[in-house]
Order: sequence, then C-alpha cells, then structure tokens
Amino acid sequence: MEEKYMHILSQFPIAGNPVSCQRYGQGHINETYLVVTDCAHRYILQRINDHIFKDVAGLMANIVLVTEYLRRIVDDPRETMTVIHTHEGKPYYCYSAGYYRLYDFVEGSLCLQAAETEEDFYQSAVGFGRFQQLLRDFPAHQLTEPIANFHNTIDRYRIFKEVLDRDPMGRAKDVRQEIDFVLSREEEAGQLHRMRMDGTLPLRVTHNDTKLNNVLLDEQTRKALCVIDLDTIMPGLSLYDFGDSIRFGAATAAEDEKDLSKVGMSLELFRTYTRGFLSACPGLTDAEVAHLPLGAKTMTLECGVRFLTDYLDGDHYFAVHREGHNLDRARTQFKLVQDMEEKWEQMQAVVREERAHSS
Ligand code: ADP
Ligand code: GN1
Ligand code: MG
Repeated sequence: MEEKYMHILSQFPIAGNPVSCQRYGQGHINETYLVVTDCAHRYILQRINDHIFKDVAGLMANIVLVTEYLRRIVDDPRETMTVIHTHEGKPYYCYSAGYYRLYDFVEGSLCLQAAETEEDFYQSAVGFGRFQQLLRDFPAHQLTEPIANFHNTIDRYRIFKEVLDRDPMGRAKDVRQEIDFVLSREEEAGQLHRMRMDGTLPLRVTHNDTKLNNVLLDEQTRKALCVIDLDTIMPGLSLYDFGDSIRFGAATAAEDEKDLSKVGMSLELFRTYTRGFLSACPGLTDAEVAHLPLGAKTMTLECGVRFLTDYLDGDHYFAVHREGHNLDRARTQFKLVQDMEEKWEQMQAVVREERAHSS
C-alpha cells in the first residue's frame, strides 16, 4: 500500500490496520478508494473534487449535519452514510493540496449502474422519496450551497446566452436548431424557479444527483437501503430530485446516444418512478405533486442547456470522450423534452392516477 494512503488513513480512528486501498466504483466526480483492514473492516476513502466543489468545509458540514440527523431517525445504521472524523475531530483531512474523507463501507449493499428490472428503478424512487420524507423537518436553511444557483434554470439561461454571445469556438452557426429550441422555451423554463421564489413550492432538503448509482440496494432483499453521494445536498425543490431521476432513468436510451430515434421518455417508467416516489414521500404538497411533470421537463431542458452551453464554450465542465460529445448529450435531452411535450397529458394523468392510488 502506498505510503501516502497509509499516512492519510493514520489520521482516522479505524478498526485494525489497513492492508489495501484500491480505486473503487464508477463515480464521475470524486476519486473513490476501497480500504480493507486486517480485521476485515471496510471503508470508503474519497478524494473530494475541489475543482467542482470550492468550499470543501461547507460541503462536509452539510454532509455531517444531514447524516447525523438521519442517524437519529433510521432503524438500521446502514440506512445512512457514516462520516468518520479524524483524531482531531475534523470530517476530512487535507494532505498535499488534496481533501480526503472516510466513510464506513455500507456492507451487504449493491450499487447498480443501470436498472436490471423495473423493480430496481422503483426501488431507486423509494430510496430518494424516503430520503426526502425523512428530511422533511430538517431546517434546510442550515445548509450551504456547494454550487451556487445549481438548479436555477433562469441563471442557467443567462449563462447560456452569455456564452452564445461570445461564441468562443465559433460553433453557434452549426447548431442553430438546438439554440432555437432552447430560446423558444425560455419563459417556461423559468417557471419552477419562479414558483420557488414566490413560495408556491416549499423549500426542501434535496440531493440533486438522483441517479440510480447513488442509491445502494440491500443485497439480500434488493430493496432501497442507503442514499449516497451527498456532495450536492442543499436547499432546493423536491421536483429537482424527482425530475433528474426521470431525465436519466426513464429515458429509453443513454444520455449520449447518437441515434435520436432511440431516445424517448418511457411512460411506463415514468409511472413506476412516480409510484415509488409518492409511496415513500407522502408529505409532498398538492402543488408539488401537480408539478411533477414540470419537474421532469425542466430538469431535462436545463441539463440540455448546460450541455449545449459547455459545447459552445469548448467543453470545460463535463468530461468529453469524443468530438461533439456534449452536443450529442444536449440533443438527447432536447429529444426527451420534445417527447415529454407530446406525452404531456398522459404524464399528468399518470400523476393523478398514482396520487389517487397512493392515498
Ligand atoms: P461520485 O461523486 O464520483 O459519483 P460517489 O460518492 O457516488 O462518487 O461514490 C462512487 C461509488 O463508490 C458509488 O457509486 C458506490 O459504488 C461506491 N460507494 C460510495 N460510498 C459508499 C459507501 N459508503 N458504501 C459502499 N459503497 C460506496
Ligand atoms: C454531473 O458527475 P455526475 O455524472 O454524477 C452533474 C449533474 C448532471 C450530470 C449529467 C456536480 O453528474 O448535475 O446532471 O453530470 N453534476 C455536477 O450527466 O455538475
Ligand atoms: Mg455517484
């Protein structure tokens, strides 16, 4: 085991002596390592991505507040992550300009990259819905915003237009159609944010990265066990979490699929997720429930705007693995939005039916 990791791990009170520390998992943001000790204890060590997250202390304070709150109200300790503090009592350790944190490994769990069955997708809805429900009385104002204006769609449009005006790569002329798609939906895209500002939709504690691989399933029962990847926890709308799950999980093709004829939103999966989310989170207000379809559409449009902005700007934010990667991603998001517009009445009917079913 590398000296560096021995040193970092020696800062934390752990069970036994570490015998291995190896890269682990398939996250895109942090460097994740699995640590095993000589008494068979396992931990997750992560180097926090401080390019994306500038305020590591604020981010870790959020995670500590939320996980300690959850610990007091859940039955099984595996239902929440556990942050291990250093001998000095800090929730992370800074070494050679890197920030490291240590979590207990959630034993007996399963992390899926894609749903193998519809039930897996249902369970992710239960996981994120329950997370929302458990945190309903948590004072959201205690949390900082690790990334300012993260789901402020109005601000995402402002940045888009600013980059479009500069057009630093000269790419705008080739993507007129996509640009027009975005601009023609500006008014509607701001609706969610305006409803946050005027109090129509309540402020909640939100996760903001509600992909399937951020909820661990119980290996034995295959039911939702623990929500992980808490870096983007902040005050927000429940519809961000619901919407981002639909954007990613109810799509019939990958986020970067080039063949747009394969891309659509499955109404069946939309129903599955809605059912799971409503059953696990009965505390949603009528306004929140009524706007679930708008949450899905806004999060998808916003993500497409972010991909297109990054494409115009020269691909600085999202990692790209081929030419035009961000443009391909933007196009799938716009195709999904279009499909949702065509299925709008049906999406609303699904929500009404599932609401009736859950109450
Ligand atoms: P990223 O922000 O890079 O996506 P994550 O925090 O999601 O990083 O962690 C990456 C992967 O590590 C997860 O997808 C999961 O497989 C695994 N993982 C993270 N934390 C735990 C944990 N406490 N117990 C078990 N596995 C974990
Ligand atoms: C980023 O790293 P990943 O893939 O979990 C992004 C999300 C986007 C997503 C699109 C901090 O998440 O907001 O929805 O890409 N995370 C951040 O795939 O910007
Ligand atoms: Mg993750």
